[in-house]
Amino acid sequence: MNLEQQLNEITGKACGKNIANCTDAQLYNGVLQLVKEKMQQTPANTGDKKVYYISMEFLIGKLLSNNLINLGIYEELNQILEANGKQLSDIEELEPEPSLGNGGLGRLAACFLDSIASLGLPGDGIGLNYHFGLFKQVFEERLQKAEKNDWIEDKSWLNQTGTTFEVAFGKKKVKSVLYDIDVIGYENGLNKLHLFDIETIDEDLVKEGISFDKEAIEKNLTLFLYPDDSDEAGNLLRIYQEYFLVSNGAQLILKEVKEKGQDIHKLHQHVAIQINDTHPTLVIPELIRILTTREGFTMDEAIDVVSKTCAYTNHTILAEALEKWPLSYIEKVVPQMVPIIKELSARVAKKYKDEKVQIIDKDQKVHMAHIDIHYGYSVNGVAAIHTDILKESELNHFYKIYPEKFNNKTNGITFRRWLLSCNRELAAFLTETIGDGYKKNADELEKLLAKKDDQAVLDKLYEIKKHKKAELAAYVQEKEGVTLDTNSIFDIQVKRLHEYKRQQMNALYIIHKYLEIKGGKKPTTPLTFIFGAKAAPAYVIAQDIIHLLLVLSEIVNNDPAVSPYMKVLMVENYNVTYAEKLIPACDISEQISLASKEASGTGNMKFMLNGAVTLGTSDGANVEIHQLVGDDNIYIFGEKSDTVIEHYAKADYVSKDYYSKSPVIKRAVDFIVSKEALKVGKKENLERLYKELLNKDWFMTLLDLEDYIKVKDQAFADYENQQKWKKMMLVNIAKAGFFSSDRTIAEYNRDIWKLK
Ligand code: 26Q
Repeated sequence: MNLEQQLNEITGKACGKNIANCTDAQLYNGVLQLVKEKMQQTPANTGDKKVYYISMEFLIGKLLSNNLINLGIYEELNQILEANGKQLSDIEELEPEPSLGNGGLGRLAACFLDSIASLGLPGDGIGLNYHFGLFKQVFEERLQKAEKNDWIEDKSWLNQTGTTFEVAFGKKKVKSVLYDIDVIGYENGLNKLHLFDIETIDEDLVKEGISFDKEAIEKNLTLFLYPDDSDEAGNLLRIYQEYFLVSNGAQLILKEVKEKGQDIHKLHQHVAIQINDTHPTLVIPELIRILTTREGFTMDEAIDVVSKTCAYTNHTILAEALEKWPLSYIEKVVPQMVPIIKELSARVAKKYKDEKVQIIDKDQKVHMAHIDIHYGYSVNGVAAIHTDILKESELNHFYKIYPEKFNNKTNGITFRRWLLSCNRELAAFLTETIGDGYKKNADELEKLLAKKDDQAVLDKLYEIKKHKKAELAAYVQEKEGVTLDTNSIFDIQVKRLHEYKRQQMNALYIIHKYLEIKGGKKPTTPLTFIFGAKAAPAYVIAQDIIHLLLVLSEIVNNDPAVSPYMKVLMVENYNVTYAEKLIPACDISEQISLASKEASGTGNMKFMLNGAVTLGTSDGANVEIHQLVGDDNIYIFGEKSDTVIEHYAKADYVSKDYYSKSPVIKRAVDFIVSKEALKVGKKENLERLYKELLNKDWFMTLLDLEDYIKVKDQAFADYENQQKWKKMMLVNIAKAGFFSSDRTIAEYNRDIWKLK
């Protein structure tokens, strides 16, 4: 049977219709079933050793388009549907997005699953099946409101497995159920994403927005993903979730090892466990507990084998994001962990006197990262500069003890989603121009450099960009009711809202530009500033920054003297689906974090791959982008990380000094509480933000503002030189191959996992 016959048979059985007569919803279900069947027929990736990527977050996004591409049937299905008067893109729209992650860390885990499978390596993800995932963002009165994101439908990518485990929280026992999502490699074998859940979850617990009764964990354990991106205090439910993840994960791993007849005493020869930040750290004591209490290991044996099995990735140097749980919390939630953690801590205390490397500190807090570093065999950062900072400052005390454990693995992104799927036009043109070798070997994108002076190639890249801008504009028109000028420069900053990422600095630039235009200084090409960002609900200043952005869009877009020259748009509910539409349409990629604070960033890579030019600080992977494309193909500004680190060490940054010294800065900052702004915005929010910038500004916005204005203006001026800009686009695409997550995963495998 050919593909069309197969699909007709499925829809025929399901609703008694053939493709042409189905509604889009019926067709979506049919295609879903077809793809699931095809994946199940694909042989699994196998080998004597397997990696388990354990993570509280897998920000997988929609899966249909990607699975079709990886199965190699996207084009064929596209044509079949078209021949039947249907559009694959309409079908894709119907898929709900599972938002099982906050941002970068969760999205990275999803890209890694794609690359592990695509390289043919045996490796599964282990995570949680949050019923409502990360909250859905809506704007009301120019403020963020959080609502639940109900993504699980009757028919979905989730497969029931029949596997159940028991998880003990002290005397309380909870039964877990396991769902699997198939992960298909690009023209390669099958792996799995294992998502654990409980049987007795009660979705009706959720009342207003995302508030719910936090008492009974049997009813709420997997309701939500903790809506936190690195700066909020944890709570007991988070520890319940973390332990639920690792207890299930440990049981699953040991079960699989035994089923394969492998020797559990040689666990490390058959299994590598990659711990995604500290959130799943308890897998270490949990494995030790199981091996000693159920498998007859001595404590020494268990510690030895587990330490050779577990590897840890650090994703942040923000002190407030490093997990430290009071021992009393752990005692309350999982008392069985306490004796093991105490034993691990005592062994460290016996060997090392330095207070900074202890597991349980003087205040009886458990430092999760310290467990990972002492009792894991690898510690890696996620970009070169980040790993250097870990080695030289943040984790220097550990680096001195275990230099051999430290290594860098610069992040990457899967080109299947971030090029082949989201920018089919560019992918097709690249194939036409340099062949399709780049799809499996991303370095081949460099072949494009040979076309640097080929006018037809340059023009076509520009034309594709224009086309993607028009597509975005149509989407935005429908979703947000805002009209974008596709002849304007699209300047985009999309990422979680955090002060260190400095959306507020971008806002100050916008104020500056607005006032300039009002004063008669008009830009040659109009400017469109686009933002997308969710803020942790309890993060007050982040909410204020969202408010400012929404106030600015109101003021700017409604000012007839200004709006022909500039527009400001903050999209609602920025998520993976939105990213796939925004990124291909971008001219200037804003990566403006305070140097030293962004571990890597991965959005920066996605924009580059799609032909945007980076405007950024020397932070995270921007540093490596800069090295690859050279000074002429990137806009770098701001203080370097060593200067910033010195400011923190000396505590000598005073934002008010910058404010008083510079009339440009003063004018922009004062606008936040001007009559004009207060007419549209809320006094409480705007005043709080104004005061924060003047009196604290912990992430040094004003330090870099003048340089930012200067360099950003230069970028806009350069855009006028179309030829120059087209060449910059080409170089950025050509040099993006390094950031394929296939390269990253090959390095993890070579240096850490060592699978065959
Ligand atoms: C901490 C304590 C309690 C509860 C939650 C958390 C928590 C949750 C999520 C802490 C951190 C996160 C997410 C961190 C994150 O997304 N980090 C990003 O990881 C990317 C992938 O490596 C990097 O590119 C980004 O630079 C980094 O910010």
